[in-house]
Amino acid sequence: MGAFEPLKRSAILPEPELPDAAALMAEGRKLAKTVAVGPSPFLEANGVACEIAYKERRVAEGAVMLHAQIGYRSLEKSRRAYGEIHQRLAAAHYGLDRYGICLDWSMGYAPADRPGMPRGTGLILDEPEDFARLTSEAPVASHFGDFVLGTPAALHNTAASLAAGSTAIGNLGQYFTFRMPHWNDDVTTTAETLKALALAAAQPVDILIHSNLDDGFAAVFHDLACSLGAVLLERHIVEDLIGGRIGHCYGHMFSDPLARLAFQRALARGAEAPGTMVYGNTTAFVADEAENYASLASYLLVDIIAQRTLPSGHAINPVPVTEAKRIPEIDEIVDAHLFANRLVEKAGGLGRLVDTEVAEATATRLVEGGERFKERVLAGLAEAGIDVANPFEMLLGLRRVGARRLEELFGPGRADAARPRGRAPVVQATTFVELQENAAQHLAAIDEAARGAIAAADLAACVATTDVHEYGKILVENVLGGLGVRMIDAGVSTDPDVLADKALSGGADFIALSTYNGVALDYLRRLHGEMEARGLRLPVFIGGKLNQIPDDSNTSLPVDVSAELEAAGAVACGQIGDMLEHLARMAADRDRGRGGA
Ligand code: B12
Repeated sequence: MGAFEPLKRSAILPEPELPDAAALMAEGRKLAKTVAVGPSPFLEANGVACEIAYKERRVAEGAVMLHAQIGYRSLEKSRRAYGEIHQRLAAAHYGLDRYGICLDWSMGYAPADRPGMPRGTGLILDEPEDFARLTSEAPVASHFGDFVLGTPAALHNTAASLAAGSTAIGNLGQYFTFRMPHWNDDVTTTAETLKALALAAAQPVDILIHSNLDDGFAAVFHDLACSLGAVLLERHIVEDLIGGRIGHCYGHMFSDPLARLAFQRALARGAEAPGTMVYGNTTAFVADEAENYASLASYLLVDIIAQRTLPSGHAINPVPVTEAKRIPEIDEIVDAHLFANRLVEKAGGLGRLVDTEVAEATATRLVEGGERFKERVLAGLAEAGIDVANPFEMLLGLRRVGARRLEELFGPGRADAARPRGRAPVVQATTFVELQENAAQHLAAIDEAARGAIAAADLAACVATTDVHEYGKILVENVLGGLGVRMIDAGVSTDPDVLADKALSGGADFIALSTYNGVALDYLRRLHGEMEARGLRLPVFIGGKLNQIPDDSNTSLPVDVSAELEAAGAVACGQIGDMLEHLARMAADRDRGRGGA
């Protein structure tokens, strides 16, 4: 299919029959008769029916709200975090408004399907009652975000979250990009998500449907106007078609202060609900904790000024400086919050030093571009034969077309064949520029002889990820591409059998795998099994976050498994350079095999 070829229903929704959206929504609404928002210390202590009401009150008070992210594998440790972080901040006379709770990857499967499925590093709640065991620990708003919506367990997890008194639900962004390992039934995922959205929308109190843009399409758009357009499309689905309320979160990838401030402004225009939180610029974090304080201060200052000058309801999120190395400990979360609270005090008059005019002008371009994107997507889908008034078809259609094609086909920027996705962005997303710069540095560091040898060796790499994290893969591709290595793209969130198939059919000389979810060792073992079954013997380079929670762990924290990966026959790569050294040797061997010197 050519990049600019129009969409066709037969290619996107080929099923002769799809579930009936009206019936699915009716099922969700019916469930609202028995599943209601349960009591919680947060709702009681603040005398509110939901977090939206609380946020509106805090905005009126001129407060800057704070968000902390928690979710350890064990419920006991997560409960301790829930109570202790609040208590320690209160003892310092500082506030904490909300907790974002990181459920584990495996929680996305329906309970009966969970045993035997890959587990990540997050919180596992075995019983629906466990959700309330957590939220009862402190008068802080609970937001069950990841792996609630957009998974086969969407309805189950949404019902349990509501019953535990949570009134900010899910992460709709995940629906569009996340894939559960060994799960290909996106029709069921969509049906469960739609029922869950209808259940939330039918509650007698306002439920804030949350969507983290960086978990969704925005992570892979080159144009921030497309990210804003994705917001408008999600508002159309949740507000216009389902009757719910949606708030958006941004921030992971927003390193440029102007883009960060402008995006907050653009989001606020036309928003009918307050924002949930603004995420920390975690991609800026490096291994050195002291250096990370500079990144923390720089993004928090932008977010504080943003909320002071145009309160949009987003709670700011001080991410602990250890986040790039490990899941932050309770002490580290408290430290980050002490830092942020003090910064809020110190930043009091700073807003007056900032001229927000340029950000407002950029916001205008984002909104205009976003609206163009939304209208073009809707027109394109309608032309393809997709019913854009049907939330099921909208959700599944967008998910299946994917960010890349949407940007190529409907991006608001002018056509420019020399630019990625064939368009000049209205407002450039900085993520890819940073990855290209990073790749250029790696390439510049390789000595000429090794570079020449690799280029001459005519190598082919099969490249994939085990999960949604794909920046490591993009970096690897940029570097290998710069060295003249042929690439076989096995995609993202790729199951081991699919990876082995692609490596075999593409004639790969090696596999370059990027992994982050704490599944490195289990994945490698399965991959080796699949390779063996196909008689495939290739070097496997594996990089990213090489850790895993041991099955017999009593700390429930992940440990480094690099040595085990090496013992199992892979090359564990802390750095791109680790792979390049091997490639130079492979190239030299190949050259010798051909009779070279
Ligand atoms: C960006 C990010 C995301 C983005 C990813 C966007 C995208 N489309 O790629 C989003 C927001 C979607 C995301 C989601 C999640 N994330 Co995340 N994420 C990160 C973050 C901030 C950066 C990772 C990254 O891409 N870095 C950029 C790359 C280029 O740099 P690097 O990682 O330093 O890589 C170097 C080397 O490792 C090497 N390399 C990498 N891959 C490879 C491959 C080969 C072959 C070679 C040779 C080298 C190599 O190259 C780089 C340069 O040297 C990290 C924290 C951090 N700061 O590291 C967390 C982190 C990886 N995420 C984490 C988690 C838990 C998640 C979620 C599960 C959270 C949740 N509950 O929803 C989900 C994933 C869900 C899923 N279905 O998979 C955890 C993992 C915990 C662990 N394993 O211990 C981390 C460490 C954060 C933390 N401390 O808790 N995340």
